[in-house]
Amino acid sequence: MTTPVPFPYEAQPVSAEFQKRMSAAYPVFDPVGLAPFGPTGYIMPADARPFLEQHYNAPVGPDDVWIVTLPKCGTTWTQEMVWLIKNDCDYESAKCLLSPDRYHFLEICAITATQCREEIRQGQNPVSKRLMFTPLQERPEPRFVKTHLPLHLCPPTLLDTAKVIYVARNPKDMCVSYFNHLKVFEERDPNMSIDEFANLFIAGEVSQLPFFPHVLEAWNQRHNPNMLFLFFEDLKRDLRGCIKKVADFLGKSLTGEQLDGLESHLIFSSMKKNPWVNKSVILAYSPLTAEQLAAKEASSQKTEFMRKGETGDWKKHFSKETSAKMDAWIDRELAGTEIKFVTG
Ligand code: PPS
Repeated sequence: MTTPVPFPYEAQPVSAEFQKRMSAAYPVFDPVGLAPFGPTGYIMPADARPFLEQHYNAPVGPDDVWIVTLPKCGTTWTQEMVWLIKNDCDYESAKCLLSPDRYHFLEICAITATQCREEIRQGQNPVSKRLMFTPLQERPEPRFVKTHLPLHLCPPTLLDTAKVIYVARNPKDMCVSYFNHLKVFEERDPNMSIDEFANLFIAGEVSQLPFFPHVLEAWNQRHNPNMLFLFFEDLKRDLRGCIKKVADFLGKSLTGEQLDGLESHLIFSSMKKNPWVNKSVILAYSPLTAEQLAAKEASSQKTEFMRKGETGDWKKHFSKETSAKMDAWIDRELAGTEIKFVTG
C-alpha cells in the first residue's frame, strides 16, 4: 500500500458576517456552512476536507481522461464528446448516464450539503447512491473523471500522467446558468435576484468559486502536452473544429462519417432531447425515486438540466449596472493576461 500524500490545505477560518451571508444565500448548507479552502479560497461545505484529502490521492492512469471545469461551463457537452470519441462513437453503449455510469464525478460527496448526502445514503435511489459512494478505485480503466476542483486540489501527478481537458466559459453566461442550476438543485435561496447573485459571484462567495483563479491556473498550463484548453464559445462557434481538436488530443482519428454523426449528436437540440445527458441527470442527484421525483415535478417547476445553451444569454438577465460591474471585474482580473472571453 502506498502512503497517502498529505493534503496541504485546511478550511480557512471565516468571519461571522461571511457565515451570515452564506447562510442567507445558501441555507441548505446550514448548519455545517460553507468555507473557503486552500490558497484561492475555493468554496465548499466546511466538512469537505476528508473528501478533498481522498481526491488528492485519487489513482491516475496514463489512459485516463479528466474533464476539469468550473460548473456550467460545458462539462456535460465535453464529457459526451470525449466519451464517444474514446469509445469509437458507440452510441448504443452511450445510452446510460454520464455520471455515474460512464464518468466518475470526483467530488460529488464533498460538494453536497451534509444532510442531503445523508438523505441519499439512507434513501431509495440506487443511482444517486452509486453516484455518491462508488470509489474511483472501483472503476475500470481507462477512467473518465469529471471534476470542478481547481487543478491544485487535484492529484499532484494528474498533468504528468493523464489527459486533462479544461473548458472555460465567459463568466457572465456562467453566472446566469449557475443561478438557474442552484435553483433547480435547491442550493440557493429561491427568492434571490440575479443581480444579488452576481454580486456574490464576483466576490467568489458561491460554492465552487472563485472564478478567475480557477480559470487562470488552467490557462497557465495550456501549453502542457497533457492539457487541452477549450472555450465553451468555441464549441458553439465551431463544434466540428473542436471535435477534431479533441480527437487529435486523444490520439484518435475520426472518419468524415463519424465526424458528421458526432456533430449532429452534440448540437444543443440533440443534447436537450437526449435523456442520458438531460432529464435523468436530475434523478441521478436526488435521494428521491423516479416516481417521487415525477410527483414533485408535477407540483413545482420543470426540472431541465439543458437550459438554453447560448452565448450572450446574460443580456436577457442582468441589469445595466450588474453588466457594467461584471465588465469592470473581468477587465481587472484579466489585466496582464492573454486570455479573452467572448461574451456575446
Ligand atoms: S454542470 O452542472 O456543471 O456539469 O453543467 P455544464 O454541463 O458544465 O454546463 C451546462 C451548460 O452547458 C450547456 N450545454 C450546451 N450548450 C450548447 N450546446 C450544447 N450541446 C450543450 N450542452 C450543454 C447547458 O445548456 C448549460 O448552459 P445554460 O446556459 O444553462 O443553458
